[in-house]
Parts: sequence; structure tokens; C-alpha cells
Amino acid sequence: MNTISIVGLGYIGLPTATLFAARKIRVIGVDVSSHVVDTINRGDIHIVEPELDILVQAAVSAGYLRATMQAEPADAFVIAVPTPLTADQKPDLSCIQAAAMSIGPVLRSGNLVILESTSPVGTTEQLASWLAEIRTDLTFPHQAGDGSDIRIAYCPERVLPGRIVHELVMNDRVIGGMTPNCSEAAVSLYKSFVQGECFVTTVRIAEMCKLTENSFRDVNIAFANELSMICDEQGINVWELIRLANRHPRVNILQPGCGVGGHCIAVDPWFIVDSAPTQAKLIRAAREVNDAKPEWVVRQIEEAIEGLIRSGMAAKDICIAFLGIAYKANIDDLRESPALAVVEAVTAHHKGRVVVVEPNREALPDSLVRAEVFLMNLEEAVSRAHLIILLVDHAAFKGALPKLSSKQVLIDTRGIWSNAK
Ligand code: SAJ
Repeated sequence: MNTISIVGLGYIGLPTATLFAARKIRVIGVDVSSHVVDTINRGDIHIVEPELDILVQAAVSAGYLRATMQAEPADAFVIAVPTPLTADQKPDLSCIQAAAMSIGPVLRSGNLVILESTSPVGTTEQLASWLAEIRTDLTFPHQAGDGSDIRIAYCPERVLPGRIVHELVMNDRVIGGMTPNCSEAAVSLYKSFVQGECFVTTVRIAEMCKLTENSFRDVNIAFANELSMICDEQGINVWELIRLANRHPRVNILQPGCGVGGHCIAVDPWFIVDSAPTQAKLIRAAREVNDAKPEWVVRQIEEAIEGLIRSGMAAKDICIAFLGIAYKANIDDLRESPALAVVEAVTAHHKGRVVVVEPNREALPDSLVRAEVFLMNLEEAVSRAHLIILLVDHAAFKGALPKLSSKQVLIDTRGIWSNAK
């Protein structure tokens, strides 16, 4: 493979593009956003991810990576575009369809097309049909089997935001070709930079594998979140409980928090529920438990505000400090952040001052700026606040247990201070 085209230059596509480029393979990045394309062509990045800036700069300045809005011929195409949910929790495959429309006209016999986007089972076969409709002059695996002109495979990414570059290289990969030839071609492509093992399977198992991994995590987090609400009712410290239960050799409970965020775990299980609504009872229930957790935290905060009012304070004089708004620890990413949702919900009704401590960001999102919420450092925020809500377990907070006065109220949704030893 001399030239690889990566379609979609986001959190997965861009790091993947730079890793191929670092192997001295010519990479053409395609994106629908002119801002993204211009930023990358300057050698800059439009997302925050450790190590990525240096890799992009090196790849662009060495001439191995170039971004464009128009698909161009290549030997292989890797599609890494979003697959969001519609309002009624159904998979929206329009970006994959648009990617097919954009690469279809430039496909050549011998090309390999890989889908990386998290997708419901059957999407790769659907992609093959879309491409076949555009290019009736070429044969595709569902028509011609192993001898097809175009080879197609599904290969999900499974990297953790904050560790993407490292995990892209080191993690094992599941590769589901539509035929054995398709799998073989995809394995040899990934082997140019992947040091983990590449496991070959069918296209449908590979699609389901990604959904299963994230549903497994969602169900396990839901168990921890449900436990935290049960324990609150019963006056039990859930953090101590989990620490003790986890001393059992076959028990490993995850950590409760203010909800589940990010663009993957809160989304992917719905793809399974959508395709098997009758069977996927537990997976649906887990989604509902995790989705309801931010509202439960908001109610706890409202009760704490009422307590302060009962003790004689006026609502307008109560200052609330929220610690963390990212969707999880040690990143700046606000996508589907339950912490941000909590801050927005409380701010919408609270008459007093609201401040936020977010060590990973230099500015607050517009929704909070408009609501006159201020970004502050930890020490100052804690010294001013009557109510302190710890929402994200950032490393910067862990070692910084503040001395609180007896009048200050702390709600620690991550158990890093209330459970400090
Ligand atoms: N969370 C908890 N308690 C825990 C662990 C996580 O409340 O014990 C919360 C986090 O705070 C966050 C959410 O869950 O809000 C998701 O965080 P995460 O670290 O579990 O996962 P993501 O969304 O950053 O990345 C996941 C990963 N999947 C798994 O760990 C099974 C990653 O490997 C996938 O590549 C990624 O989804 C993806 O792109 O699908």
C-alpha cells in the first residue's frame, strides 16, 4: 500500500493517519470541515490529545500527510466518521453513507475499504451495497466473494481518549473481513504500525464485538451507580463497601460517579437495544440507570441548598463550586459530559454565585459563560463556596483534599475526598 486515505479526521482518524504517515506511507486525509483541513495542513491539531500535535506536525512537514475536502484515489480507504444516535435512540449512519458517496467515484480495482466507525451489526454489508450501487463497473465481496475487485473489512478502534496514540499501537485489534482475502489485506495494512495482535473474525462478529465491549463497561458502571444510590438510602459509605467487596477474588466492582459521558459508552449500547429490543433488557436498564444518575446528583444538590436555606442563608448568597466538568478524569473533553449537565441544570435555577474548577481547560463552554459562571482555581473556589460538588476525579484534585469549615457542605460524587484515608 503506497497511499492510504483516511476519511474523517477526528479523534480516531487523525491519530491513525499520523501513525501510517510515521511509517512513511503517503496519507490523504479527507474531512468535510474546511477548518479541520486547514488546521491539519498548517501542521496543527483541532483536538486535544497527548502526543498528537508532534505527530501531526512531523507528518505534515515531512510531506506524508495532507488533508483535503475532496476524496482522491488511494490504495486503501479507512472510514472513521461519527455514528451518532438520533433523538429516538436509533443509529444515524448518514456520515458513513456520505463517506461512501465521497470515495465511491475514486475507487479502483484492487482497493481495500475499511470501516472503523462504531456501527450496528450489518453496517459493513450496507456500506458494500452503497458502494456497489455507485460503482456498477466494479465487483464487491457480497457479489463476487473472495475474487472481488474491492475488498471490504470492519475493524473497530478500541482506544481510550487520553491514551489514543499509545493504545492505537499497542492494543490488539479485531478484524472482520467480508471474505478471507479482505481480512488478509486489512491485517497487512494494520500491521504497518500495530504492535498488538490482529485477530481475524467475521464482519458481523467484529461489529458486535465493539458494541459488546462498551455495553459490558456500561452495565458494570450502572451496577456501581445503582449501588451508590441504594447505599445513600441506607446510610452506607459506598466507597468503603466497594473496596471491601473487591477483596473477594472474583469481584471487581467499578466506581460510581455523576453519570456516564463521552461519545461511546453512552451511545453504543443503544445500537444493541435498537437491533434486539426484546432481548436487550439488561443493556437497556443499564443505560437508563446511568442516564438518570446526573438527575439524582442534581436532586442531592438541591436538597443541600434547601438545607443551607433552612440554616438561615438566603439562596442568592449561597456560592456553589463545581469541581470538574470534563466527561471523565484527566481530559478536557466535554462531549456528553454528565458533570457539565449537572452544572448546567443547577445553574439554570440557582440564584447565587456558581464557580467551576476545571484544571484541563482554559475557558468554560458558552453555556456556562452565558450563565455567568466563572472558572477559578481550586483554592480560591473552595475558600469562597458554601457548597462544594466534586464531579470529576481529576488527578489534580486527588492529592488536594482541602480543609473545609464545619459550615461548608461537600458532595463528592467520585468518593475521592469523602473517602480519603
Ligand atoms: N466511569 C465511571 N466509573 C468507572 C469508569 C468510568 O463512572 O468506574 C465513567 C467515566 O467517568 C466516563 C464514562 O464512564 O464518564 C466512560 O469513561 P471510560 O473511561 O469508561 O470510557 P471512554 O468512553 O473514554 O472510552 C471507552 C473505552 N471502552 C471501554 O473501556 C470498554 C475505550 O476502550 C473505547 O475505545 C471507547 O469507549 C470508544 O471509542 O468506544
